[in-house]
Amino acid sequence: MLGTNGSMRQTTGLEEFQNKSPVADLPLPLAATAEFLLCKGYEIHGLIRRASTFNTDRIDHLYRDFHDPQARVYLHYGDLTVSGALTDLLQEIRPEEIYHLGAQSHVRVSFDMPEYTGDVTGLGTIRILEAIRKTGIATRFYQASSSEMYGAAPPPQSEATPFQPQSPYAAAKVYAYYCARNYRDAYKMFAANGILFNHESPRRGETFVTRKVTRAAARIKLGLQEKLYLGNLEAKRDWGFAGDYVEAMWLILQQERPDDYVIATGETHSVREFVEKVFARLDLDYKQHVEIDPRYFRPTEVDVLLGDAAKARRALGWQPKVGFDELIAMMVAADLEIAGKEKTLVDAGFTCSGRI
Ligand code: G4F
Repeated sequence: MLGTNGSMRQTTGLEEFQNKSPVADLPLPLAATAEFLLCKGYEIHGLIRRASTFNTDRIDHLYRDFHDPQARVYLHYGDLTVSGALTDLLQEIRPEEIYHLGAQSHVRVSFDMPEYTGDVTGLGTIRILEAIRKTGIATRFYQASSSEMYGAAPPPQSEATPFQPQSPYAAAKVYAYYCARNYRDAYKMFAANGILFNHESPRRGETFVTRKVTRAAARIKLGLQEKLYLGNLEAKRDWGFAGDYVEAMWLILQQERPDDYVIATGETHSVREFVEKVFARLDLDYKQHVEIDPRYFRPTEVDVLLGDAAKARRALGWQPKVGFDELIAMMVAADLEIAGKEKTLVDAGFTCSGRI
């Protein structure tokens, strides 16, 4: 707790603020979660992995030096693969709520790095749960479970749908999901699962398909690149806006009892449809720019995700506010602005990253 000021809450967004590394994309609603919790009056503590470069750009606008009396976001060095340090950290901070969003969260990459993914995404969860148990702190634990856990299960998927994971990432998430449930039953912990379907925003990592597409389309529009290479265009996803999903995560921890909830829009769209709409928004024909590269296919694909969030609507009073077209408009506008700045630099003779 933070002193005697009852309006301030403490939370540990464990691994929320982890540094980017070549192998781990930042977990999803990173800045959105921090912004949401700051608005609610929380003090936030995040776990950050040591790197030799600055790469906290997605939260730099929220961070103030700890000498500043207004500082309410604190970063601590640590790693989900090291249990002792997690226990020490929890003992020191004694957070009221823990939003565990940390993971090696890229599904395709999990086939290349299955062991690392299992360690961080699966065992990382039990390390935090054990740290809570050992310290005995009274905290509420949010486990970022994923719609990927449904894998090959036919849609629509609800809390009652059996999991059929199709990747090392999904298998690790299933393990973590059951660990949270087990600690809830065994130790009476407040451990809850939010089974979030895909949630996107202009801050989405550039290697996930939505952002890869909006970023490339904007750059193509401004003449900064010619082609976009993608994998399976027929996969279907239930895409929502990350800002809406952050509110659901918070609501899950405000309930009287811990439980598990599907968070989804209840609409599904193919990757092809997403691509077509993004390019059309910029008066471009995607067929002239998109090429298929087998490297982006997964050894086993999740064909259709379509969530049934009836329980969340009923119990949490939650429903998404931003629709599919609005989400696309938001992401395209943001990437067009970034591409515009990049073009100004290029026109002035500077070199920008050639990454496409
Ligand atoms: O954007 P994606 O990489 O997201 P994916 O695999 O659905 O997983 C994301 O959402 C999950 C929630 O359900 C999270 F748990 C997980 O951490 C992550 O945030 O891929 C979406 C679809 C896939 O079917 C993929 O095969 O897009 C297809 N796709 C086609 N071409 C591509 C590409 N995906 C990526 N990343 N890159 C491509 O070039």
